[in-house]
Amino acid sequence: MEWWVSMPKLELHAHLNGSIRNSTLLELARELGEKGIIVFSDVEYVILKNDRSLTEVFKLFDLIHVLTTNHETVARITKEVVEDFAAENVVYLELRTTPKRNDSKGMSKRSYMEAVLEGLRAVSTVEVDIFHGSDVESHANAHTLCNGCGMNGTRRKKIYVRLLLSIDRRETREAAMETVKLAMEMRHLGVVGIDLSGNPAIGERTTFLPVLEFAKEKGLLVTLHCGEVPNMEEINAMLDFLPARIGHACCLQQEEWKKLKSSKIPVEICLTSNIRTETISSLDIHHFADLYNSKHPIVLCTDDSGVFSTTSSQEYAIASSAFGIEKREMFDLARNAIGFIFADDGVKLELEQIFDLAAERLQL
Ligand code: 6MZ
Repeated sequence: MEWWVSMPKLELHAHLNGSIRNSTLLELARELGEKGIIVFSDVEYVILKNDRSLTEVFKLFDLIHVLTTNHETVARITKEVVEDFAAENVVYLELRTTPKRNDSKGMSKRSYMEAVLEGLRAVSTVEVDIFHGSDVESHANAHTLCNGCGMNGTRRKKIYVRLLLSIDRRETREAAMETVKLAMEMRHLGVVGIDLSGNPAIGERTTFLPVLEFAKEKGLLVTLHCGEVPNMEEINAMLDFLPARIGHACCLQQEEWKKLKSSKIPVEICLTSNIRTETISSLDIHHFADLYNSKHPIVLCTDDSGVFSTTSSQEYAIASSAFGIEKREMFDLARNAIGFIFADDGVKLELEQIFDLAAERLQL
């Protein structure tokens, strides 16, 4: 694993509440157990269980959301998740999360996101770059979020973090629109796009597609969970929408497959997630191989590193051994993903330099 950890990587599909350490979830569950809000032993079993169907995964998310419903906890998990990705040598992280309103905790979608930003400010093991713009005011804001920059004149390890605001398929059109407007207002704070996620068995495309069109018109980049379950009408509508990226693409039939290939829409591939949720029955029939061989733009991602007990390095190691791809090619696969990030060209250039230096260090 050491080599896969030492290789720089980009993480473009990671859900905040799916990436929480088990130890943190257990600690939070124990606290709520002591307050009599939940029964700890019931929850402990659910958190530690390893094999989960897609339906069970969404039940687990409902439980996780019970454990993470206050600003302090949202800030804490953000800090830990960023530190964990940085420890894996992820140099660019696009972290996605669903802004949540919870009146009983005095939480609005905006204050939820402010807690996420608070978490980014609290990161201590690595320097966090969350904005990289020419706009003077924005840059000044961003500077305050750059922890420990230039301390003692030493260069610290750095991770670029950008945020995607997720729309949950359960949400109403009004709630989804609120998220898009919030994303527009928070652009100067590192929000670069919108994600559509949530239980694929729930929600109608007629509810969210107009909202996503609006987001696109306003210049936000959009990525969609597409084809996690077979739903050809929806998959077709999603591909016709021409999102900047899609996640998963597991259940496409021949026609949709052709459409995807000709569209060149980059696909966020989450191997462990697909296998664990049985969206794909085994790696030897995973569509990664076809997309990789046909040079379709793809990027390897974790999806929910906490829920599926995986890491970014592990996903690269799995792909290399399952599909017989050499380290050098895996490195190139990671580097090519720079082309699909939602951050600006300045960041892309800096990431290319990071990869060039790493190639020398790793003697590739
Ligand atoms: C679809 C998923 C997902 O937003 O509360 N989420 N949506 N498919 C998946 N594949 C397994 N994994 C996670 O993070 C948790 C939320 O992300 C979405 C779900 O809406 C889940 O509630 P946040 O930080």
